[in-house]
Amino acid sequence: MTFTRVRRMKASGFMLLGVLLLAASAGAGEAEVVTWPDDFEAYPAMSSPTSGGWVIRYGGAGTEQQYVDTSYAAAGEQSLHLMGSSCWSANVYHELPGLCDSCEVSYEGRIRVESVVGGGCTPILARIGFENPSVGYWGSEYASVIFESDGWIHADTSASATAAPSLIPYETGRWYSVLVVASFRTRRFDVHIDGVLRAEGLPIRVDGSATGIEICAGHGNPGPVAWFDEIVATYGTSKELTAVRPRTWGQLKALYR
Ligand SMILES: [Ca+2]
Repeated sequence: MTFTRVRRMKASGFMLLGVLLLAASAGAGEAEVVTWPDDFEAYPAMSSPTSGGWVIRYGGAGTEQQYVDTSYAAAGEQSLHLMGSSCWSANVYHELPGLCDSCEVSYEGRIRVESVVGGGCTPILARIGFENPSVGYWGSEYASVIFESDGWIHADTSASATAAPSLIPYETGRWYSVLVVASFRTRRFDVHIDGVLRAEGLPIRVDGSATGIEICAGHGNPGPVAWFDEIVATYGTSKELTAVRPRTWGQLKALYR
């Protein structure tokens, strides 16, 4: 697919919600890289993100609380507002077609946590990561980054939040950039926060591999609130895919001009 084809996708209304298949034009062994972005600008304000292919797996404080919001944005005018509850989180999932168990992958997302609250069934206030809804009773997370009720950002290596290594403390009411570069082939991942490498070579211990990406507002009393923006997943199969690095939003948007 060429850049011309990408422009045609915009004209046909896919906007930033389409999967951009940036395939090699010719030649065996060339990397095929898929980049999937959502900046939440193409939705009507206050609408459900399900119109963009997101699935609300668990409704948190109520499905009506999971909506595209104009209150805050990491960029543009809109972001996605999620609200969990004391023991029932808001899990919003998007399939990534072609994501495979030998893929080199990355995701980037912007996250803003409203306040640090405790008293929930887990310490998870907000989370982003790869997901497979079909593995495990509740689904399984891979290479997740979690904002917890102890005021720290953690990396999830075991699907057990209590065992997640601490990275840095975070401030409420501030946007953070989370970037994870992972390999389902080697089952390792690196975490960057605001462009700084904070953990390297962490293990992915959870069985199976991901089929998509998920964002979550977790557990607390009152229910934790978080905003998400500028989510990008990039993935491919080449073992030499250093090219599987996140494209900046400037680079992505340039594809649409
Ligand atoms: Ca936005």
